[in-house]
Amino acid sequence: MITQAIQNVTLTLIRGNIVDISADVIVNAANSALAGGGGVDGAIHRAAGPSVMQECHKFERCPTGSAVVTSAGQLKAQYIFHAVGPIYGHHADAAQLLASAYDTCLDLAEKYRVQSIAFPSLSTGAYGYPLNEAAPIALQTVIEHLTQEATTLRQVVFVLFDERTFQAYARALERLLPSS
Ligand code: AR6
Repeated sequence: MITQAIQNVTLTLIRGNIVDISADVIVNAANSALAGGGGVDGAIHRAAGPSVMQECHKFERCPTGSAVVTSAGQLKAQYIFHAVGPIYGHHADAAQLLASAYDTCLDLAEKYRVQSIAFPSLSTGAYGYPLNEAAPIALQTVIEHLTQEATTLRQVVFVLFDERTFQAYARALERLLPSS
């Protein structure tokens, strides 16, 4: 686990399964159709229960780079923010869309006045975004949000599923905010 303070907010990187995390918001790596799928999306819907998919069906779709809000079913959270990251090699403006997916979640966190939010690594699984490019975009977007805006957040956690992903985020964070 790695922790850094940004203003009054704790930014944490941990290796783990996001469905085991307790936070006001759990972010899902969804698709534009909000149709469910594999990876973190599959794990979240299995753990949350069918009511969350029923809520997702009420949305027509979610544009890439944006997010929609549902309740959290049986997860230890108040809300799920279903964020849609870009498909690498398909979207020309992938970096901007990836930053926008994180930024939308951070803006929604302020709107819902929550104190804690847990992110997975958006787009770096089925959507093929190279980790070494995605990790600095994810972290920079969070750091900019926390340093540039008044925030209700007290904790931002990245829950990284495997060691390779955790290490990529750890390296990127060390470059952005050197620990010593
Ligand atoms: N907790 C945390 N991270 C996880 C978990 C988990 N339980 N399971 C996987 N990951 P992906 P994407 C990691 O493919 O690339 C889905 O089918 C995984 O190791 O879940 O944004 C959706 O329906 C990787 O590091 O999301 C979409 O169609 C990261 O989560 C599409 O895949 C993201 O991998 C979205 O693709």
